Amino acid sequence: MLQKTYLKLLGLSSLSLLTAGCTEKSKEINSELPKKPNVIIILADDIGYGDLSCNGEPTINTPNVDNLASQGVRFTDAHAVAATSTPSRYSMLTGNYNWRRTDTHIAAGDAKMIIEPHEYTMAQMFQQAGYTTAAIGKWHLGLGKEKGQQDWNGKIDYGPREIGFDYSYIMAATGDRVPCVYIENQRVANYDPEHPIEVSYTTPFPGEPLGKDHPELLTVQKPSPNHGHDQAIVNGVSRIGYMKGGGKALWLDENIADSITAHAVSFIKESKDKPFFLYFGTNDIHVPRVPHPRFKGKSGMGPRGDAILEFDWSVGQVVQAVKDIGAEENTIIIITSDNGPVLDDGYIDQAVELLGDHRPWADFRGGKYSSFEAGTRIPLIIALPGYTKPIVSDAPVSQIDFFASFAKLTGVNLPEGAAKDSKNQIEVLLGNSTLGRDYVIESAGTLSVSDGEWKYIEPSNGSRYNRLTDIELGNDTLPQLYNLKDDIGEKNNLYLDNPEKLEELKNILEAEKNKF
Ligand code: NG6
Ligand code: CA
Repeated sequence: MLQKTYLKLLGLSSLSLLTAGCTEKSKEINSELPKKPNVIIILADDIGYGDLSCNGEPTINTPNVDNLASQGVRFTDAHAVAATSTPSRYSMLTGNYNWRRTDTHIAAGDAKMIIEPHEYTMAQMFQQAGYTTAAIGKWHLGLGKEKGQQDWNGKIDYGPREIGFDYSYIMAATGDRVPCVYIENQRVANYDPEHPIEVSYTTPFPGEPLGKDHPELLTVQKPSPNHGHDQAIVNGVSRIGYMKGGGKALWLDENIADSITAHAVSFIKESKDKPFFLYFGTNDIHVPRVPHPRFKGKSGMGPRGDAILEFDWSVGQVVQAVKDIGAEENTIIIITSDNGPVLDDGYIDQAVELLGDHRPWADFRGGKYSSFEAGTRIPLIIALPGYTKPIVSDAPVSQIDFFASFAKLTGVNLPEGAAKDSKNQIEVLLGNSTLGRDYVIESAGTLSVSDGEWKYIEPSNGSRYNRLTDIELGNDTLPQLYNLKDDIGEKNNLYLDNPEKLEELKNILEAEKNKF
């Protein structure tokens, strides 16, 4: 209904723009693209395709996201590179596939920087184009030169600045991992000299109570049985890892969205005279889900649903800040997620019990961690008001291509060897073409490749099912081949029925593996 209204508004005669598959021919740009538009990537944590109301689930309401979707391109076949955060973010920021390395898995809070000095990043590319750059919110890409050797009481010697971010205000890893402090320009923000910080992922600090021994101190949220998350206690929540000190620098979980959003808004306002690139990683809706009390009970789905509403609020704040500096028609805003959805990811927050009819994974099988579609098929909305048309694009796209696409847009020639796996897809991302990638590679430990119609998952000895999170991981010792057009739920393995397609996709994957 809504789509038809848009078509009328646009004076378009055919539905093809909205429903076209990857065979649609390029469309002409009919308004002028700003020369150096600001670029904001709002990267949600663990938000599934079905968690944003514009993607069709009637059980949730995300008006700020939907408002952007109504001014831009909403993708139905967009992928994060990986089904968990660190490898997914690494790939987006470097344009290099995580699976070409063996050390990009989920990072501890004291991990060293995953991005290596020789790797040229998307932030450096934007700097080269004359942009001011910032990383705000969830980082989860390691810090410092050596694991466990970060100076949490002084300056962190290697971090966002060295890889191209002029400004940073970050959480080192995840909400459920120590250290539970914000780090601003590589120093702990609001540092409290009376409470020096110590962090360890191997040894508890004598005298510091742990969640596993002191459930009575877990006044805000308790860990789910058998997940872990029962070590250092910070603000009534036990975490992964050990930590001592912090004092007034410790974050309050219910204020995280407010704090990082306020810093994102300040950065936007301070950047009004110069093009800027903002990489804004929300903490929502990763565990522990402790949204601000003003969202409490608002979704009817408990903390997980309330955290989605908080995410949507953050989106609204960012959009408003862009309007306030008069840059609405000069700013590309991207809303996406680092991996698919999960319900119980380690804390007792009633995500399962209060879900009702909501389907975070929409029609897709699996979830976070999975090789099935819900692992990496994430929401993606790209809007440049005044330029992008409100369309739904079925083009196969991947976050790996943001890098080369924005290099093209800003006119930067990438140095030799940079962003090896990234391809220019700017016309697709801005909705001028619905051709998309020939194939998308998905990584969840096991690799998959999809051409938009068919999907191949390589054989694997990995577990088929994760009992803790109740997620089917998509592993099978047999090759798997699904026809996503007829079987979006990946139920019928057709590897015996279509050996040619199996061979074709397998060969694509092998060729990719052998490329570099
Ligand atoms: C897992 C954690 C999970 C979450 C995830 C990282 C356990 C049992 N589970 O190892 O709670 O922190 O790592 O999520 O420890 S991500 O979205 O940042 O990749
Ligand atoms: Ca994540």
